[in-house]
Amino acid sequence: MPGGAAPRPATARAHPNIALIKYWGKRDEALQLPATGSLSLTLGIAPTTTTVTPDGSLAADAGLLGGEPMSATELGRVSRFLDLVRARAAAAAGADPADLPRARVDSVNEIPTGAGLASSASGFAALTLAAAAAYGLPLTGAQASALARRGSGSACRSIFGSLVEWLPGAGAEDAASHAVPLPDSGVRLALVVAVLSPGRKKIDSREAMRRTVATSPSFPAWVESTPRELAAMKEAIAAADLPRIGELAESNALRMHATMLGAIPPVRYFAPATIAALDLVERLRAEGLGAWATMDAGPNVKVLCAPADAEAVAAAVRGAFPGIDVLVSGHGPGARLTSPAGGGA
Ligand code: 2P0
Repeated sequence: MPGGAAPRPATARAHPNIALIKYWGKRDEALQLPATGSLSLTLGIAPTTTTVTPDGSLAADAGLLGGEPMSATELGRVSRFLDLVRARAAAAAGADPADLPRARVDSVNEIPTGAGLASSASGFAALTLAAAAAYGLPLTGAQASALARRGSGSACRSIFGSLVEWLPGAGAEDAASHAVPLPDSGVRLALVVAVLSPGRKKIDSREAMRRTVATSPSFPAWVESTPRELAAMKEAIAAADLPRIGELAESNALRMHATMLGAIPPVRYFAPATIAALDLVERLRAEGLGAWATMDAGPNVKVLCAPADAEAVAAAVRGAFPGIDVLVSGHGPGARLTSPAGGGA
């Protein structure tokens, strides 16, 4: 490759993130541009580790997820993303993308895939750094984030650690819609994840978002109110005001679900256990524990609290739902290249 390093295997690791102000709906499907900004916490648990191995003997990209061959849909999404990386790497090196080899992708999630626990965020964040390194594409953090967005919107936030804002950008501009780390105000949060249902969700979030944008009469109100909520959340974070952060996060998550419940046909992720968990969080608050709920595109409930209260919240959740997995996380790191050493975005 003129001007570029020869393709080589590369491995990267990234963690999931949970939004405190949610991303729900796109203004441009092809470029994966969001209708609004959003804000999240990158977790310290359940990372995805992904190796990209360019191989000149392959006629097409190949992929393993958790050691099993990817489904046609999964592989199609990964392969289209690799095409984008190869096109950019070739352009940067003055080469022909057709001369770049296909790749084997081996991705392992330490979290149940498709259970609304953001495995596509950690997955595409790790794939971005591994693929860019494998094909010799240099990226700044913001460029890596904008590129990860093309794989999965929320993946742009997992490029950075701790509290992160995804800037929506404007119009059809690709490069301006990326995440940025928020200044550290000293606030420290914990999330207790109640895995009420580890199975794959019944409607994937991409289709659910599409249906919401196209049919929910509440969607324009969601787009109109989100910038105000995002600004309020940033103020609460800057002030390290946990109760305000919790109230804003809980109401934003419920408003997102209200918006999708308004779609035709409705998108409903609530299960009986979801309602029971929301009741539990309300009860904990009434008993004086600082605990607030958030939910994503699935029935699981995540409880936001102070790190010092996380074990008490987790014990209450385990008591109410015997036998379920309960994960506890604090602030986690951004995505990073683990091999070859010394590289990265
Ligand atoms: C979020 N979610 O902000 C919201 C809240 C789920 C509920 O981002 O179509 O997998 O790949 O851009 O990123 C999940 O959506 O969707 C998501 P695509 P993605 O975390």
